[in-house]
Amino acid sequence: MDAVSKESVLQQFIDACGYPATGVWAAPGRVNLIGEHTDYNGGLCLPVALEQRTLVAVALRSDGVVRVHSRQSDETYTGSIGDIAAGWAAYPTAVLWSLALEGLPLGGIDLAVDSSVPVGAGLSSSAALTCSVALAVNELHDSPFNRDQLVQACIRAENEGVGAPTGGMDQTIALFAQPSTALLLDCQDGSTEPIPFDLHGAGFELIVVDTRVKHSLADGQYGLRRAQCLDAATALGVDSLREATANQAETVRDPILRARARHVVTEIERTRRVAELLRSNRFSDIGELLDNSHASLRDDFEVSCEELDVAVAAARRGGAIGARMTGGGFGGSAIALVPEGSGAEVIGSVSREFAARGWRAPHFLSATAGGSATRL
Ligand code: GAF
Repeated sequence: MDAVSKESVLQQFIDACGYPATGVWAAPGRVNLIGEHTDYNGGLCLPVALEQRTLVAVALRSDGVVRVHSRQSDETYTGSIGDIAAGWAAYPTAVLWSLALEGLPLGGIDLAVDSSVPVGAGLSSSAALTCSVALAVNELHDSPFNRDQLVQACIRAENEGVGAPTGGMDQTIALFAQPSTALLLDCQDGSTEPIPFDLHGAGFELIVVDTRVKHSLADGQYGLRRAQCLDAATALGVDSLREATANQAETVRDPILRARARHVVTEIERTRRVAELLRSNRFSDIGELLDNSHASLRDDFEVSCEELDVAVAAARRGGAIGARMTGGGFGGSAIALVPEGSGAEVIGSVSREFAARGWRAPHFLSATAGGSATRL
C-alpha cells in the first residue's frame, strides 16, 4: 500500500466525493508502556503516541447526509446524521452522534479515511479514528469543545455508540500526546503529566511486535474484566481498585476476583515506579517492571495469549531488557525495550519462534513517541 499522506487522502476524498475537501486532520495510534487495564479502575497508565496515524479529509454538508470512504476497506458508507453504522463506519458515525448529543449543530459531512495504524493490532486504531474525526468536526465548527470534552465525547461514542466498553486511555493519549514523551495519566482525577521519553538519547529502541492475531474489544472478555474489577472493589468496600492496597487485594475471598484485584493494584504501583525511573532517565531499570507487568497480565488478569507469551519470551531471549503485551490483550501487540543496535536480533528471535510453530509471520515496527491529533 502507498504511504499515507495529506496529499493521498485529499486525492482519495476527490475520488470518493467528486469535489475537494476543506482540510485534513490526523490522530495517532499508541502503545501503552505500562499500566494495563488500570484506566477503568481509576488507576495510572503511561501510554506513548505513535508516529503512525489516521488521517481524515473532511468537508461539511448541509443536507443531513453522512458519507465516509475508507481506504482500508475500499468502501463508502452512506447514511444520515444521527445514524450509527454497523462495522468499521460505526466509529466515525458514533462520534458524530456523540457530538450531536453535546449540542453540536452538524448538518451533514463527507469524510475520507486512511490510516497507517495497523487495525486490530491493539495499537488503538479506533481512538485514532474517533479522535481525528472529533477534532476535525469540532474545528470546522469554530471549536466549541476543548480537548477534555472531545475525549469524553469519543469515549461515549465507543462505549454507548459502538458498544465497546473501553476506558479513556486511548482517547486521552491521542488528544494530549507530546513528542518525545510518554503521558502519565491519573484516571482517578483525570490529570496528565508528560514524562520524558527520549529513547534514542537513552540508547534504546522500542520494538512493537504485532502478532497479527485479531482481538475485538467489543467481545465479552474486556467487559467481563471490567465487571470483575468492579465486583472486587465492591467486595473490598471501595469505589474503585485504585483505592485498595496490595494487602487488601489479598483479602478478596473469590480467587478469580482476588487475582484481578492483585493485577490492578500491583500494576498501578509498577506504573508509578516506571514513571519515577523515566523522570531520572533510568531506562535500563524499567525492564524488570515491564516483565512483571506481562506476568501479571498473563497469570492474574488472564488477558494474554500464547502468541503474545511467545513473542515476549522470544524478544527477551533476543536481547530485549524487558517486554510485555500492550493494549487490551487477547492478541494484538507486544512491546520490547531493546538496546539500540539489537533490534534485528530481537526481530529475528521472534520471527523464528513464530515460524517454528507454523504461525503467520508477525509484523514489527520501531516506535517513536509522536505528537497528538492535529490539523495537517
Ligand atoms: C484497550 C482500552 F481501549 C483501553 O481503555 C484500556 O483499558 C486498554 O485496553 C487496557 O489497558 O486499549
